[in-house]
Order: sequence, then structure tokens, then C-alpha cells
Amino acid sequence: STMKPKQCRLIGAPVQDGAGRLGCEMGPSAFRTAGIARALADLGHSVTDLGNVSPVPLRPLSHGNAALKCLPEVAGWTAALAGAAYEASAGPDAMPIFMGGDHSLAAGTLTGLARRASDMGRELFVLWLDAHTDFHTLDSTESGNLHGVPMAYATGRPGFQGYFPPAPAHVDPHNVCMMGIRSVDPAEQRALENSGITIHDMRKIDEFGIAPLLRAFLQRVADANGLLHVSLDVDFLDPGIAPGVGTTVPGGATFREAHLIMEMLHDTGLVSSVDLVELNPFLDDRGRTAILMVDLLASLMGRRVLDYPTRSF
Ligand code: Z70
Ligand code: MN
Ligand code: MN
Ligand code: MN
Repeated sequence: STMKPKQCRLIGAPVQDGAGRLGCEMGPSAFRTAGIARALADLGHSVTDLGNVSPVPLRPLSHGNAALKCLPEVAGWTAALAGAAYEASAGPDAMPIFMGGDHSLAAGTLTGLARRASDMGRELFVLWLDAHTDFHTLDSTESGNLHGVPMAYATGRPGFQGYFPPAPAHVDPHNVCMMGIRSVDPAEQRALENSGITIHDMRKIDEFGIAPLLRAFLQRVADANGLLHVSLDVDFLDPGIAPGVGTTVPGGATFREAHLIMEMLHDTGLVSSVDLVELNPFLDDRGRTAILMVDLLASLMGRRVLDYPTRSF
């Protein structure tokens, strides 16, 4: 790899209460079994496994939306993960890697990382790779599955006060780019329209291709000297290559598109933290989804086909 060696900090976040079904709790174990630490060490990075985060104790919460599931639990995880993300992102070469766990964990990681960026006088940018936008508020979600809300919480949409912990900092929606989107609920669509978030849905990716869309966003991050967080939901990938997820949506990213994104991200050197979310090992096929996610992370961290000098993005 041509990347400067990073201090990779592996943090397990075995939260499953935000997904509609059980199994994401096993995600951190599956990433470890798939060899995540070894893959990073083989690329020349220093690797520390910080173990799993524990949620802060529950406090009873009741909300007018009767559909909400496990609100106290997810609030407890959010508080714990915001703190863990803030601490694990300290230092110039820090590269925290959050092993989920369902996508509700991003409520904590995004806001903790936003606080870190603010301390450093830098802006946090987010590349959100997902079939879904996860932009529901506590009031608008109909499924009640709280993995559908982290982007709304992190960008400061109203209605979380008194239920989720006060966010240590928010993410500017203008600094968010979503790719792979192909399942959006009507309430999310209305809220996204004037949000400032850049959305490259699958239609746009098919029409223009991954590379130019990603390149334009990365240029903005580089121009702002920003920090870049990558939140990778398994369901970004096509279910044919990544069956180990509770919410399969047809028409996902191909093996080649996903690897290209990771290789372009590597070449920029801009990425400072990663979420790997929604892996459900109970639904996987002999570990292939866990292994693919580790391979994608390895590409992001410098694994390449041919060791040419770094290409420009
Ligand atoms: C839907 C909901 C979702 C992830 C599924 C789906 C949300 N919009 N998020 N998988 N990661 O139930 O709110
Ligand atoms: Mn998601
Ligand atoms: Mn998703
Ligand atoms: Mn702005």
C-alpha cells in the first residue's frame, strides 16, 4: 500500500435493537472471524481491537409514536457510541472502524465524530453507502425500526430531544453524500428534498457511473480539508453478492462498483473513520458477506491489484 500507516482502532458495536430482526448482535464476532485485524495489519497499519462497546443503562421512555421499537435501548447505545467515537478518533493517524451492529449505531458514531472534527477546526463529511437514506424522525417512522433514523438525528432534525441523548455535535447535511439509494419512504423523500444532502440514487449511478459522481464529492472534501467518514451498510451491495443482511433490496452495487469506490477512497487518503453495519451473520452464506465486507475495507485501506504508484482520483 502507498497509504500512510494508520492507527486502526476496531470497535465492536453489537447493537441489534434498531433492526427489525435479531442477528446483528453477532456482527462484530463475524468480522473478527473473517480476519479483519489481520487484513489491516497485512497492509502495514497498526491495529488495536478495543473490544465491544456496552450501552449506557436504560431509562424508561414513552413516545407518542406507538410503532417505535426499543427506544430506550437505542438511546443507550447512541450515548455510549458517541463517547466511544469521540475518544477513538483522537490523534493524527486515528482510524476508528466501527463493526456493527445495525445502522442505528451511526446516530452515535456520526455525532461523536462531528464533535471531534469541531475540536480540530475541521469539517466532517459523510459518504453514506446504503439502499436506504435512514432519514426518518421518531415521529415519521412507520416501521418503528430505529436503524431508519440515524441520519435525521445526526443532521439535527427535530423531535429527538428528550428521547435520544443531546447530540454532542451535528453533521452539516451539505457535507453528506449518499450513494446506492433505492428504497425511500414518502416521509423521508419529502424531508430530503430541501435538506441539502446530495443523493445519488441507483438511477443516477446507472446513468452517469460511480466514478464521476464520487470524484465530484471527494474533490469537495479535499477542497475543504475535511475529515471523511464512510458509513457502509451491507444492503448497499447487491443481495446476490451480500446475502447476510435483514433488509435485502434488489439492484444493489456490484462487486466491481463497490471495489472501485473503495480504491478511489484509498487514493484520496481522505477517509478518517468507517462504519461497517447491518451484517447479519445468521442470514449469511458460509461467511461470504462478512468476508466481502472485510475485502472492501482492505481495498479502502490500500489493498490493490497491481502495486503501481498511487493514481490520482
Ligand atoms: C425503512 C424503515 C432501513 C436500514 C432498513 C428501512 C430502513 N425506511 N435502514 N435498513 N439500514 O423501516 O424506516
Ligand atoms: Mn442503513
Ligand atoms: Mn440499508
Ligand atoms: Mn452547509
